[in-house]
Amino acid sequence: MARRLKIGITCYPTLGGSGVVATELGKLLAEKGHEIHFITHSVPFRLGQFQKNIFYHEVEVNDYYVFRYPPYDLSLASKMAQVVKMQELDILHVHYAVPHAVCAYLAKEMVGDGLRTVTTLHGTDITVLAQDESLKDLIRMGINKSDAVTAVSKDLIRETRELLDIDKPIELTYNFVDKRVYFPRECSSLRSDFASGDEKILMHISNFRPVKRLQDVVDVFAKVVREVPSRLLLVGEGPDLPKVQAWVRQLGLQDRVHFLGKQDDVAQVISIADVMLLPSEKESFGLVALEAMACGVPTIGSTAGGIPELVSHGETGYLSPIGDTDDMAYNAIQLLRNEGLYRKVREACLHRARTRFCNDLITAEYERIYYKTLGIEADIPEPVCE
Ligand code: GMT
Repeated sequence: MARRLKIGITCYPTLGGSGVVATELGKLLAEKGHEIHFITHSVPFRLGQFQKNIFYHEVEVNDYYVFRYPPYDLSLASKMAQVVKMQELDILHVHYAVPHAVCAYLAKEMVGDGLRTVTTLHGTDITVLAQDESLKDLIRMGINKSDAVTAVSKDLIRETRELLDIDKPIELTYNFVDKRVYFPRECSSLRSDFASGDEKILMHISNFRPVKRLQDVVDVFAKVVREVPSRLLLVGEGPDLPKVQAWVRQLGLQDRVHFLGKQDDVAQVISIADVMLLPSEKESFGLVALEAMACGVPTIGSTAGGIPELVSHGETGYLSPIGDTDDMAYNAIQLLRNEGLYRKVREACLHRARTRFCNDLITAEYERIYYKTLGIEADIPEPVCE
């Protein structure tokens, strides 16, 4: 058995799928006996209760009076270097290129050569920010200076290469869900709070940013509800929330659309849905579609980015060109009206989530990357996911 590793993890702790994946990965690695040190500006929101082998180091920003913009990035890099030295970390694994990959490089320069850095690319750190000429060189440097780079879909790897002209290896590490948390929950009582027995529930969960195309969500629902008695549950908050409320009112759908705000127990909430809507403009992976899949809920969405690598069209959901809400609504109606088809798609969802995106499988992939980066021979057994 290879030696246990000491790993520092930095991510955005308060929002988004990248923070969720980083935190869940840390917890799973800690369960396997590795020592995990989260280095972030606040406690990662999915960290939960005290767990053996997990430590948290808070990044405090120096608000010295001459600073118009207190330099968070420098405070993070210094904290990383301090923790690496004090705790003798082997690896810094940073999630999201900006600024984390650059901070990890600075930390490495401060502590010397023994440290290895791993960067995981998640999404708009590449698909949006790498299009900004003022940031491009910095992002490229962060990636090139990392000892290993991973990305959450083949599409994101392709886009990183194209936008940044990078030829160093980028390893594919799909996102995952913990099968002990994401499974179809019993939820008949919660479901009946929103829908009667003959009504279907369509759901959308996001941070309500323009890339999520909330107008398409409402539009698809407006078309579905004409044919199938149904409700739309909107989970999350973000900049487009007021616009969504206005569209819902304009279409006279207030009685059928429910705004649930941010929710912690996502697996429970998803379990009451029949269909997840994800019509995004950009989506390097689409963690919410995987969370839904693991709860047996098919996704109706767009073909943006990495979604087709996750949702297999006609098998675990249905995908349409970005903006084609007629096709999305048609697919949802067919699926919701045909019980036999729905059962088949639901079973395929459960199987695919448990096998291809199983937590044991992806954790082992990351461990292999860590050991390889450190030049340590390690035989990580192939997990059995069924
Ligand atoms: O990149 C972002 O805009 C936010 C980021 C996040 O932290 O949630 O989302 C990205 O990473 C997720 C986790 O890997 C993916 O599931 C999302 O698809 C991806 N978002 C986009 O590509 C828009």
